[in-house]
Amino acid sequence: MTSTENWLAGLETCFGGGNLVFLPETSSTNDEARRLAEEGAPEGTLVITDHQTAGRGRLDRRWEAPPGSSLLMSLLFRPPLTPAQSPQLTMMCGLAVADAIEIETGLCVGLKWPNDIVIGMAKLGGILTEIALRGERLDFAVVGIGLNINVNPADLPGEMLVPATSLSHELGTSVTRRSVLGSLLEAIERRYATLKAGHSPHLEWAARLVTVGQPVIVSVMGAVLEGVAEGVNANGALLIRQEDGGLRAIFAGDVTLRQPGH
Ligand code: BT5
Repeated sequence: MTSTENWLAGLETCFGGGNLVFLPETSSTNDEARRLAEEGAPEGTLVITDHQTAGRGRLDRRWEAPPGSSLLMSLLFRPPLTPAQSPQLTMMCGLAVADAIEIETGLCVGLKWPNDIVIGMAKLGGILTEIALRGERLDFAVVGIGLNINVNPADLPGEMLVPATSLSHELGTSVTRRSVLGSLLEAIERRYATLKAGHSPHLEWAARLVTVGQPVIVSVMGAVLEGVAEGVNANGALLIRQEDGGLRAIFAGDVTLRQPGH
């Protein structure tokens, strides 16, 4: 499938709409956005593509998307945050994705710590936030968002960590990527203004996380930890209550729900 959307026309937000770079194909929109950031591109620069030849997730995992099927984009932020607070951008963009999809399709969207967008327990998309430092300060952050719009999950190559889904798969009909993008940029613009005014999105994010309040297993760099996910802190760490009563803050890892009886 090729691009039928006119990405450049009529986006009404300053954020993303003001400086949009569309590339029919690129290695990774995050790499392109980082390159532009290093050349001094303004906050709100949006890179969007129809096809990534080296789309990636965390830990150099691959992000797969048949050409023309998905929303593949990266946004440049120069936020008034410390490096440790940068996960607030992931939270804010996850919440904005949920807003946009609910507005555009009525589907109920969940978020899964740390960066998944889910419908039920199937993965609809993911967010990859990468930061650059200047000394100890945050210089800029690139937030990459991949959303399966018109994807047949069976067409995704490789083994998925969790089952995949897409908007077209859920709805039984195709969806215009451009409409989802318009709603998403509006939601990001609105939410970013609140974040910049000093309000962390972490409590609202925690309320959306499908894992909070549940017994979970977290794998952190090869180690496995069990407990009940109690919430998150303002730096995005998942707070796990362990059996001995101790509370552990986990900053990176993969989380799965523990099945009853295990
Ligand atoms: C993520 O990583 O979920 C973040 C994905 C971010 C992708 C966007 S696309 C635009 C921008 N440019 C980039 O290069 N990246 C960003 P992670 O939590 O590590 O999940 C990666 C795992 O998700 C893979 O190992 C697969 O198991 C699975 N996966 C890959 N493609 C998928 C897809 N289309 N739908 C669902 N799951 C997928």
